Amino acid sequence: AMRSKLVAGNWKMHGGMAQNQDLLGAIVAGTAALRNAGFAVCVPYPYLAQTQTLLRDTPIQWGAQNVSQYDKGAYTGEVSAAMLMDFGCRYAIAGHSERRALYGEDSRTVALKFKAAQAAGLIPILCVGETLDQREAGITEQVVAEQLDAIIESAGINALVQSVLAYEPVWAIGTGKTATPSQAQDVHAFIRDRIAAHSPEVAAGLKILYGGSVKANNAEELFAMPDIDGGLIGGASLVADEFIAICRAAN
Ligand code: G2H
Repeated sequence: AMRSKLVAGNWKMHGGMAQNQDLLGAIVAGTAALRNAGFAVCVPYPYLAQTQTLLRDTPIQWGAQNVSQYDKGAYTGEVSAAMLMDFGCRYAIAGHSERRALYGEDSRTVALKFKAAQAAGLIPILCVGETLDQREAGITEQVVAEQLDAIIESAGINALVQSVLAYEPVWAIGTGKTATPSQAQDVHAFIRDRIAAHSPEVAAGLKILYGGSVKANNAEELFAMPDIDGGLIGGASLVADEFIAICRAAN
């Protein structure tokens, strides 16, 4: 395929100095021979400095799980994209479903975060996906289209060149219920087609990751689908052997 695969860990609110050191060391060693795919970890903000120190001379990239939509100012508790750049980040996740559901981030806010990340030189990993109610109501495509269109309208189609998408069905997140490869492929193809309607070139080059209970034992069949370009990995990214096996499946 013309698109290389990417496996990105999303640690969520997990980790600690000692365990991070073990986990990152194991990932560096366990992926050293894998040259075909790209690998990254998105860690909690306080561990970006540690991550930078441990990964700076390795092929593994790192990033944050969120980013402020603002450049600077009186925004207590927030972290700007320029600050993430200071710690060598390549990626920032924007619009993870947990941010949308638990912290009230709507598509407009997510679009601002996407643009703020890009303006500072980061590659946003934009998450989209439907809830179980929405899937059962038959509006999966409508929901994903709304989330995607908010970005296209706000940032422009060409902004997607310097971005990664992640399709994460909310009902599959941390639940142990993975979308079947063909369920995921259907939505990935829908996303790519929708982008192709604006620009076939942008659509063809865009990485669309799958996220939602990806494990060592299901990664290979997911990554074999034509429009699945890797994974955004939560729980399994905290276990070195699992994460390394997923990286191997993408390579
Ligand atoms: C989905 C995913 C990573 P998990 O949120 O973003 O988490 O693999 O634990 O379902």
